[in-house]
Amino acid sequence: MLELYQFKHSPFCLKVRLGLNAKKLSYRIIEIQPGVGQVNIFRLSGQKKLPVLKDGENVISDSTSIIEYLENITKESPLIPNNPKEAAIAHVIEDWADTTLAKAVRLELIKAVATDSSLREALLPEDSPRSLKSLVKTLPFDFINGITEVIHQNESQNLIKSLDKISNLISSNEYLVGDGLSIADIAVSAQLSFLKFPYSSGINLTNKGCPGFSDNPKLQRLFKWRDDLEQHLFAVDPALI
Ligand SMILES: N[C@@H](CCC(=O)N[C@@H](CS)C(=O)NCC(=O)O)C(=O)O
Repeated sequence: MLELYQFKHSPFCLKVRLGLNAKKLSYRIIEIQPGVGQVNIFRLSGQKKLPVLKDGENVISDSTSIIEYLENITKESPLIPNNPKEAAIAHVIEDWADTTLAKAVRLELIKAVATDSSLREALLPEDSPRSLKSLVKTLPFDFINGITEVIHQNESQNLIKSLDKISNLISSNEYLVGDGLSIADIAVSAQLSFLKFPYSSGINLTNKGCPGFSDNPKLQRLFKWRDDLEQHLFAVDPALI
């Protein structure tokens, strides 16, 4: 059976889970503890980032390489379009999501966590002791916010503009590229999780996220598109969303 080594809330790990589910592959998840757990990941894969996929003797790191590997082991639901022009566009959108978008959403989440103690608490693993949860809730994070505010105001506006444009791509089409699910859809929707957590992040986090994004009317179509995609791939009961 395929084994996915992951961090619970990592968008890159979510991207791979979406890919595995799209391809209807069975897999086992192994949750890794940041820091200590990464020592074993380094031994296994020669680098310390997650996701890492293990398929028998084969160990693959990097979400893009993992999806390419999955493309090679099954013909089910190709995520790289057959049409070379569409494949090129899907690749560029995936690359943008994995780099520019990933960096921007990470900064937004850091900023949100600095000001929102309930978000901070919800991000802790579900089995964390209550004493740790209440400690994390009360820590004074506000000082970080002063710094990120300065770096960040323009970047937030640019991110909203880019997402608004991406949202236009799905105004008349279910998918970002062509008429089928592709690597572009799963890469973008996975990164959106830090802005507004999806159902798959667990009950404590669902719909929480970054102020100015999770509650931004301009972005709701995009979040709904992401939720529909997750509902389809993870077979979520719509009543629960
Ligand atoms: N390009 C990689 C990025 C993976 C990545 O940045 N993973 C983060 C978690 S979201 C990580 O493992 N960070 C831990 C570290 O850098 O030590 C991919 O597509 O898989």
